[in-house]
Amino acid sequence: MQDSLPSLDNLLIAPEANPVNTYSSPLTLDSTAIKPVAKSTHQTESFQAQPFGYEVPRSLEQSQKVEALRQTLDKHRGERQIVVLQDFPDPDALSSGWAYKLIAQKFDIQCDIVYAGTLSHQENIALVKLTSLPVQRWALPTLKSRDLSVYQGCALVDNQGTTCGLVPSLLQAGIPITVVIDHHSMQEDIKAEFVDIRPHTRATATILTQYLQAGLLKLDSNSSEHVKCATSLMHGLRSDTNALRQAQEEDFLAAAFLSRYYDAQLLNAVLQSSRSRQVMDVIERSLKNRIVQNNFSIAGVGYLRYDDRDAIPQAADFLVTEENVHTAVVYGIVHDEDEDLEVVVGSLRTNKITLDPDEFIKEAFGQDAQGRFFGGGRSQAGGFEIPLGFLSGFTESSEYAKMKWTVFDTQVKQKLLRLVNPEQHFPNGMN
Ligand SMILES: [Mn+2]
Repeated sequence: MQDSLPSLDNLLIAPEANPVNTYSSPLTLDSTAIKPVAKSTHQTESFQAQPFGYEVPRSLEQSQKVEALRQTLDKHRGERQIVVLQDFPDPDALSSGWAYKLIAQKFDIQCDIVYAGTLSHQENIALVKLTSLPVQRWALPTLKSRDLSVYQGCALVDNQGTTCGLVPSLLQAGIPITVVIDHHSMQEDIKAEFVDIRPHTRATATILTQYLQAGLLKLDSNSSEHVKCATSLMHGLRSDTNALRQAQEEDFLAAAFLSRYYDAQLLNAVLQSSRSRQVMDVIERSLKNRIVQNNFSIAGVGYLRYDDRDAIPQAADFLVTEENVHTAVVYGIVHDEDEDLEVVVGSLRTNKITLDPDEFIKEAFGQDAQGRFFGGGRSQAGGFEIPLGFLSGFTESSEYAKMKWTVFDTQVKQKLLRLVNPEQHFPNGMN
């Protein structure tokens, strides 16, 4: 979920603007003012890793995770790891991967952050360019020329391997999964040395920030690398919490911690990157084609180039803002010219608290022949990919292309409407 948003300065109450608040700075908050809250909601332990002005609530489980990660990293000193992001990495994935790399570096582990797909959202491109975020694109066809034997382990950050085209090849090459840190719903039974999956946490950036706060790496505001990483984490956690509008206490605490290091101007520059013409066109198509039923807005947008596929979640972000709509699903056929493949790609966005995107998508589209689900999600967002298989491939005949789209459009709509409107689709109550 990314949109242009008010700067964080508007969200953090400036103490001097509030006559009731007599604190001179948020960092000198009287710790007794915060402690009781922390104690009543969490089991806390004494916190000494970094002076933060007040105690950061941390559950026993979280403390154990910090210790377990520390031990895992310690065990792998001197090694080289490959950090794999989802094929179409978002700010949460990019920033979390970077934070992991910096933490691992502290343990003398060298990391390369890679993704197989493309950076298609203008904000993600701006983020990577403006912060010099150390990430590499490893398109699948180039994999043969890579030397995987230099890696002793792999880290999956903001994913569980199910959305990364690179993972099967890495496993085949015998590279073990050392670390998984994610906030999506548990996908498959994952075998890794260290696993921290928190489906109820809004952003992986929040989890990584907690690791920083716990002292796995002490941020230094004089290090431009640390400042840029903190800025991207701020962007990551804002973008996965709808600009903090859906943030929970732990996200605000993480943002408060990052606010000591991040560069507000840099974040503004990233957020101000504008929408491309192609994205505007796809949003226009989604508006034109949408049908609204039972507060769901559903739109097929036809064919898209691979580089424009991020227009789909952006269109879903836009459609969900309509009055009386709580959930939007946008999908299209994405054509990958490099591999001459076609895939139905879709995104779901919802404001409805009781709707679980992961469950909804799995229920709507089911599994493929290998038993893998076509998609999944996290809180308030989800996505799916359905390969066209034998029907894949561009054709000269526009008549045929139109026919093919109609078939897939109808099929996807039918699957969605079965859930959106059960009465109408199961008149005998057979839902
Ligand atoms: Mn995320």
